[in-house]
Amino acid sequence: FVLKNAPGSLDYLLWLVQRLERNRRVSALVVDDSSSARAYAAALLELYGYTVVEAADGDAALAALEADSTIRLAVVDQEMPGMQGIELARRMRSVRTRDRLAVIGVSGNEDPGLVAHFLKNGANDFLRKPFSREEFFCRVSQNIDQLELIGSLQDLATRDFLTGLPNRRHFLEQSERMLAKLLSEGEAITVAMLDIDHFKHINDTWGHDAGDQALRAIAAAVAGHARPQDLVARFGGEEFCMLVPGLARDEAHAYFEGLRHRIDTLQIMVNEEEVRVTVSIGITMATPQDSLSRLLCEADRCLYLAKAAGRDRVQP
Ligand code: GH3
Ligand code: MG
Ligand code: MG
Ligand code: MG
Ligand code: MG
Repeated sequence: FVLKNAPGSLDYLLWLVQRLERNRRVSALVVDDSSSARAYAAALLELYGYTVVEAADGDAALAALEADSTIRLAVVDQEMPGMQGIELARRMRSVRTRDRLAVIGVSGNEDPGLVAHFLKNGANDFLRKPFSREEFFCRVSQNIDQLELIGSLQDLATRDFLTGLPNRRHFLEQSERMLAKLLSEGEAITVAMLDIDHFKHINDTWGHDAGDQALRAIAAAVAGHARPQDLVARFGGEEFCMLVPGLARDEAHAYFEGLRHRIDTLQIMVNEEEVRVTVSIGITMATPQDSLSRLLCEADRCLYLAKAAGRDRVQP
């Protein structure tokens, strides 16, 4: 960064402000038995805007990690009484995967095998003590940059670009897992397919951009209706899919009737004109040995019945 943006230039200052703003949202955990080493690393991190959590040993570090899900970076000293840094890195990795936590090992030990040992046990990087402020900052920000890149790639892979809802692939992966868990717990499960009525007419009358706008409004209504435990997705062009746990048959019906009504009464403005849309919803409940493919098939069949019966309805 120093090469790209000369310190003192306006570009550099703007970059620095953005960077500090981002870092404020990142919590970093410093683990070292030496209070002066801890204070040094913590002061550097704070200088660059990070929120710092300190731990004096491995157990305290694991407890901090468990208590605070916003920790994205751990700086881990090797030589500590009790649990050593490498063992701590291994245990951190077993509770936080590489897409959620970067671990940087630090040690003054000259042992030539140490770095590889740290990396093999889950560390992303290593710094030899004493390290310069510049090297520390470069390593830390590269690791955080990498986490952010992974995050945005995950987002691209799992979200639908137009509506921001989870995409079909993400739904299929998550719902397989949710279904297995809920069935084993004997929990009620409803699967729903929702399709916009005469959507082609909206595109034909008001244009494709208006169609996109309507799709986004309906997606927002679906997301707004969903509870935290519900899974929703844009399943295809103008079709949405939902997996809703914990509702008995009549409750599920009322829930989707509520969603249908919510969409019926949406006011979507296109060129100062109000566009009204309705949706048809097919719903089905899981049986004890059910499979996702059968549930989706059955919800789709109910959706077809809803269309045939005149649309704008919930069809169990
Ligand atoms: P029905 O009530 O039977 O569902 O009628 P329909 O017109 O909704 O059904 P049809 O399947 O014939 O048309 C769906 C339309 O949705 C066709 C397609 O152009 C449109 N569509 C799919 N994805 C998008 C999108 O991302 N944006 C826009 N604007 N339109 C889309
Ligand atoms: Mg030490
Ligand atoms: Mg259709
Ligand atoms: Mg349709
Ligand atoms: Mg359709």
